[in-house]
Amino acid sequence: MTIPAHTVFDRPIALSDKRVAVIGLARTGLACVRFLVSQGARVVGADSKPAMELADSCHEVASLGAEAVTEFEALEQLQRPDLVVVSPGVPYDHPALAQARAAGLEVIGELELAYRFCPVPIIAISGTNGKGTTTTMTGLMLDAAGIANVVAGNIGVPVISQIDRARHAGVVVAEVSSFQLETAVHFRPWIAVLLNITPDHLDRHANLEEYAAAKLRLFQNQTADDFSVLCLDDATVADMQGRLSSQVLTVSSGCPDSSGRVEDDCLVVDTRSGIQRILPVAQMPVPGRHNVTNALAAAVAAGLCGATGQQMAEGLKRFAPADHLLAEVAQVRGIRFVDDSKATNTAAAIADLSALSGTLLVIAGGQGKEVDFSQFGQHLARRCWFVCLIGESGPAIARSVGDGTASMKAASMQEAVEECYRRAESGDTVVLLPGCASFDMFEDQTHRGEQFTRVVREIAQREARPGV
Ligand code: UMA
Repeated sequence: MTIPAHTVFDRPIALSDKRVAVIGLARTGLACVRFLVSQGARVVGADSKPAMELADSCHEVASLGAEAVTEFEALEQLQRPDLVVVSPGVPYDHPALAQARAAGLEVIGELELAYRFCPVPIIAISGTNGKGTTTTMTGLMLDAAGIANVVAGNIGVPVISQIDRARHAGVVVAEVSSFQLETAVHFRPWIAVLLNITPDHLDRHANLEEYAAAKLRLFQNQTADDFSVLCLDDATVADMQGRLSSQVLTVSSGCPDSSGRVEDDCLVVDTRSGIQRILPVAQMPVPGRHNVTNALAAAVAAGLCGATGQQMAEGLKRFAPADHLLAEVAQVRGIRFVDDSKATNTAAAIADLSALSGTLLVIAGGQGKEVDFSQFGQHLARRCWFVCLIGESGPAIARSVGDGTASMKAASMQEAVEECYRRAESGDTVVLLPGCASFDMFEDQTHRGEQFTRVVREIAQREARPGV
C-alpha cells in the first residue's frame, strides 16, 4: 500500500459548544447535523421549505437535540452562529450567506467540513460528466486490490456521513461537484481527477468561466506531494497541464503519450508501479469512448494506490452501470427501450449518443440550465430519425434539430413514449436522452427515468396480452 498520510488536515475545527448553523435539511444537511451534534456542537438546522414539507427532517433534527428553522431566508433567523455549513444545493450567493460572510462568519460547505475531519487521504473525482462512473470504477479497482476504501460524495452519500467508516479505510474516493467545490477552502485531495468541463449548471454559475473556476478549486491547495489526473480528450482540462503545483498524470483514449492510454486496443496505464495492461477495449463493461477514458482515469488513481493491472481489470469487470444510465429497460416487438435519464446536460447526451448503435428515436428536453442547444440539435439530427421533445427547452432543441428530421412535442412522458413506440419499427432503439435537468416536469432525474420505465413496462404488458 502506497497511500500517504500527509494530506490529512491537521487543524480540525474545535466544535465543542460552538453554535453551528447548517443550511439545507436534505441528505447533506441531515448528515452534517448528525456529525456536528456528535462533536458536541450546538446545532441549528435551517431550510427554506415550510415545516409541513420538512416534517421528517425536523423530527430527526429535534431528536438529535438540535433546533430546526423552517422558511429560512435571512441570517437573523439563526441567532449569530460561530460557523455556517452549507448544503451543495444552496446557491453560493444566497442572501443569508452573503450576510454571514459580510458579518465575518466562516461559511463552508459539507465537503470542506468533511475534509477537515477526514482521517485518511482523499481521491477527489470531478468533471461535468463521468465523475460518478469513474468514482465507482476506482472504488471497485481498490476493492479488487484489497485496499480498504470508502466511496462517497455527490454520488449520493455525503462524505461527512462516512467519517467513522473512513477511520478503518486507507482512502476515501469522493465524487465532487462544482457546487461542493465552490465552498471548499482548505480542501486538498491527495489525488485530484478532472475529466472534462463543458457547459452545465449555467442557471447557478454566472457563466462557463465561473463554472470552470469552481471545478479548478479541486487543485488549489495541492502541492508537489499530491497528484492530478487530467483527461486530455477535453481541451479545457488539457490546458491545465503546466499550471498545477501537483505531479500531473494524463489519460486519453486517443493520445499515445498519456499515462493512461489505449495501446493495441487494450487499456494500459503507466504509473509509479510501471506499465500495467488492464484489459482489451472490447471487454469494457460499458460502451463508449468516454467510458474508456473514465476507466483509464480510475486505473491511474488506483495504480497510484498500488493496484496492479490485473486487479484493475478485475474491478472494472465488476462495474455495472448506474440506474438510468444507458440502461436497457425492455425489448418489445424487436424495439429496444433505453433509459439514459442521467444525461442531464448536452455534453453527456452527445457522448452517450455516440455509444448507441443502430437506428434511433430519441426523447429529449427538460429544464435547459441556460445552455446553447445547437450542437446537441445537430447530433440529434445526424443520428436519429425521430425526436420527441418534452419540457421547457423542447422548442429550443426543436429549432436546433431543424426541419430535416421528424420531430414533435409531447406534453408528458406517457405521450412521448407512446408516440415513439407507435412510430418505431423492429430493430429501432427508443432512448430517453434528455440533455437537460428534470425539475420542470419531474421530482428529479431518477423520477424521470422511473416514469419512462413505467410507460415502457405498460406497453410491454399490453403487447404480451394482445386483445385484453
Ligand atoms: N435549500 C434551501 N435553500 C436554498 C436551496 C435549497 O434551504 O436556497 C434546501 C432545500 O429546500 C432542500 C435542501 O436544501 O431541503 C436540498 O439540499 P441539496 O440540494 O444540497 O440536496 P441533498 O439531498 O443534500 O443532495 C446533495 C447534492 N445535491 C445537489 O448538489 C443539488 C446531491 O447531488 C448529492 O448526491 C448529495 O448532496 C450527497 O452528497 C445531486 C446533484 O444533482 C445528485 N448534483 C449535481 C449534479 O450531479 O449535477 C451537482
